[in-house]
Order: sequence, then structure tokens, then C-alpha cells
Amino acid sequence: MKYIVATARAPFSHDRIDGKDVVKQNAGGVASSLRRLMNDSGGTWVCWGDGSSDSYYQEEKVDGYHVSRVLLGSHEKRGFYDDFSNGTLWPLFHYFREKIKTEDRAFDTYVTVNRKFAEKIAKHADRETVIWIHDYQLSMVPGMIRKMLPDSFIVMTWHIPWVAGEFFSILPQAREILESLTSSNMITFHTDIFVRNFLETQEQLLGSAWTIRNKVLAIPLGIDDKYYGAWNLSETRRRSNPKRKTIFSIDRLDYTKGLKNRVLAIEHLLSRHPDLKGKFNYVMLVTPSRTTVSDYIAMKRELEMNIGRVNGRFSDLDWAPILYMYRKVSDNVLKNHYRFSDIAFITPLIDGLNLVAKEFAAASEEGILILSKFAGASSDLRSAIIVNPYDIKEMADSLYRALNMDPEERKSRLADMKAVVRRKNSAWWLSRIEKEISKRRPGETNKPKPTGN
Ligand code: GDG
Repeated sequence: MKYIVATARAPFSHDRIDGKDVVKQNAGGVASSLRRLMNDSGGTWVCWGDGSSDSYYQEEKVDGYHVSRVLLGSHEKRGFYDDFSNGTLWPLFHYFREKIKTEDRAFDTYVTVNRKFAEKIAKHADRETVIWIHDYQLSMVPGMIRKMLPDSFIVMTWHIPWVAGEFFSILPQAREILESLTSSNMITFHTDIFVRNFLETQEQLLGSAWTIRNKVLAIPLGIDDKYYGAWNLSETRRRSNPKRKTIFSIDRLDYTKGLKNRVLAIEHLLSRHPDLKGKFNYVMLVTPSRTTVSDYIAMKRELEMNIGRVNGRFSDLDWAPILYMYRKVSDNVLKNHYRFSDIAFITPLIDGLNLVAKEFAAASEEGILILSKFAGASSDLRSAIIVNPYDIKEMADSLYRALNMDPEERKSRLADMKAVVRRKNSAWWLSRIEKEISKRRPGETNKPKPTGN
């Protein structure tokens, strides 16, 4: 099958550093799965060229596929990315009512940019290609393509949650977005709950959902379990103080991730169990994100104030409960944390899936995962300790339980989770999607299989 894949984020970008063009790979899990697909099957990847030198590489051939970049001016970037995608749709689809901005003209710019993507896609499409569009930044693209190429086969994969119909209808442009999405031939989400919410939204806004029921599916993204489970010994370090247990998390700085509640849970744990002082460190890695959006700047200040308060209250000269790091780390450093941390503390207030939870399960040697019940990944990782991220006491109790869990229970929970991430890995995800496309695409099942010559 040949694809045109469209994502806002690029598989890699070109940046000018010290007078030279440097290629920067996109490390995220979505990009690496799609990269594998494109390397294997060829086709075109349409994306936003946001690197400082990307204008010199608008159309580019790499490995087995073609990259076609959409270039945006600073006004377009602000309206499309900062304001409508991240200032309106992101809080809407994560139930943050008070953060949803609906007052400005950003939707017009969002539509203009979505049209730029649709035009690029149409330029590269032929009758054989499947057009696979990803995520909330490109929600108007399916409807545009349907008008430009009425017979095309369009798949939409939605990576973030889909909310209840009544909540979605807060959005002034709710109908337009829903009509665009449902003009796809197939729509995939990460969980059954999001599928149910989407069908209910359709019933409420556009009438009966039975016409689209068959094309809306839950197919959760998997990870490359071999990559996270494999070790290059020369790059591996053990944790620095084996007598202390390590609690670990890594997140983008985002209000959906529940970072402050985790700090409060550590505070609760230490005030209930003062004997735990000096017995663990919480290594809290936070990756800079959306640094130009004002909400994120205020949130960083609040988080750091809370970390300072808790560390100030419990630290002594040779120990602090929270080791906070605000930076990006290399894959090897990340894999090292996954492998040797005793506990991963992954408690988003809501999350479409959460790849970190799956990566930890694949890489960990003997760790235990504490996972929010509102992360999509909790439908797959049922052997984690599942918590309500709003319940500070429950989170503190779960930390206590994990710190004291006997090795047999720990091993058996981890083995269950490893089995799931191995079975439902990224190759499984791609093949499930491909199978569902084949079932729905007219004539596809009768086509002869390529011989590979
Ligand atoms: C959307 C949805 C859904 C992060 N910091 C570093 C780093 N990472 C890597 C992790 C992981 C990925 O980035 C983050 O995973 P998410 O699951 O949060 O993915 P997003 O793309 O941010 O979010 C989410 C996802 O789409 C997939 O459908 O799960 O719910 O919001 O792979 O490892 N990697 C390295 N250094 C870092 O500092 N090397």
C-alpha cells in the first residue's frame, strides 16, 4: 500500500547552527512509527517545515520516501499553532474549559494553513495512494481533500482524547470540524471511550451515528518494544546511589500532565511517613514545550514554586526528595532512567495514550508503574497500579505501596505489561490499520499482492 502521510510535526528538520545546516530528528513515538512505514512502503510525507533552514528543503527525497514541507509565516504559525491548535483545541480536548480561547480570529488562520496542507497532499496524490492524516492540528484537512479529490481514501488518526459531545459543542466551529472528520473513510482513536464519545458527538450534532459507526475504530498506538528493551552496554550507567529507591517521570511541561499533583503526593507521602526521608529520590524530568504560549510560562513558575516548597520542607544537607530537571535528554539517558528506576510515576490528568508508560514497561528491569486511570495507555497496561491523579492521598498511598512491594508481585506485574507492549507494538499498530484499510477500500481485497520484484 502506498501512503501520503500528513502530520503537523516533521519527521526531521533542517536547522542552521554556526553557519551549517544540521538535520534534527523528531524523536517522538508517532514520528518513529510512521518513519518505518514510509521507509518500507515509499510515498510522501507532508509536514510543517519549522526548521530555520527548511525553506531550502521544501521537497526532498530521503531513504525510500519523499518529504514535502508546508512553510508558514510568523502570523500563520501564531494563528494555526499557538492560538487555535494549542490555545483552543488542546484545552478543549483535555477538558480544560477555563483555558479554551474562542474569542479571536485564529480559526481563519487555522483553516488557511489546513488548506496549504490539503493542496500539497492533492498535488502528490494519485488513485492508488491512501491519504493518512494525523491529529488535531489538521482537523479540517479531510473535508478539504474530500472536495478536491472526491474518490480518495482518507484515514484520520486522532492522537489526543475525544471529549463528550456536550463539551465538544462549546467550540463555535464544532460542526465544521466534525463534518470534515466524518468525511474520512476511516477514523482511529486510542481507546474505546474516545470512540464512544465521538459517536455520541455525531448523534448530538449531526444526527444519527449509525452511518459512521463502521468507520470509527479504537487502535492504540504501540511502541518499538525491541528498541526500548535493547541495550548497548557501553552507554549504560547504573543509578548513582543503589541504596535509595528512584521514582521517575518524564513529561512535556503541560497542564494536562498533572505535574503539580505529583509534587503534592510526594509532600503527602513524606508528611505521613517521615521515616522515608533519605530513602528515595523522585527524579522529575520536564521537557520544555510550547514555550511561546503564555499559559505554559505561568505553569512553569507555579510548578517550580511547589517543588521549592516541598524540597525546602523536607531536604537536609545530603538529600532532597525531588531532583527536578527542566531540559531535553538523549534517548540513551532516557532509556537508562527507564531501565533502572524502581517506580515510574506517570499520572496525567488526561492523556490520549501516553507513550512514556509503554516505553517504561518495555525497558524496565524490575520496576513498577503507577499510572493514571485517565491515560489512554491504562486500557492496555492493566497490571500497573492505577490511580486517580486528582486524589493526592491515593497517589501517596500508591507510592508507599510500590516502595514496599514484594519482588514477586513486582515481577509478575512487569511481566504482564511487557507481554502487552510486545504483542501490541508499533508494527502491530501499523498492520491493524492496514488490515482495516484493506477491508474498506473498494477493490483492495481483489488486488494481486505485489511480488516484491
Ligand atoms: C500525543 C498525545 C499520545 C519526551 N521527552 C523526551 C523524549 N520524549 C519522548 C517520549 C515519548 C514522547 O516523547 C512523548 O510521548 P507522548 O505519549 O506524550 O506523545 P506526544 O506526541 O507528546 O502526544 C499522547 C501520543 O500523541 C501518541 O499518539 O500518547 O497522549 O498527547 O516517546 O519518550 N525523548 C527523549 N528526550 C526527552 O527529553 N529522547
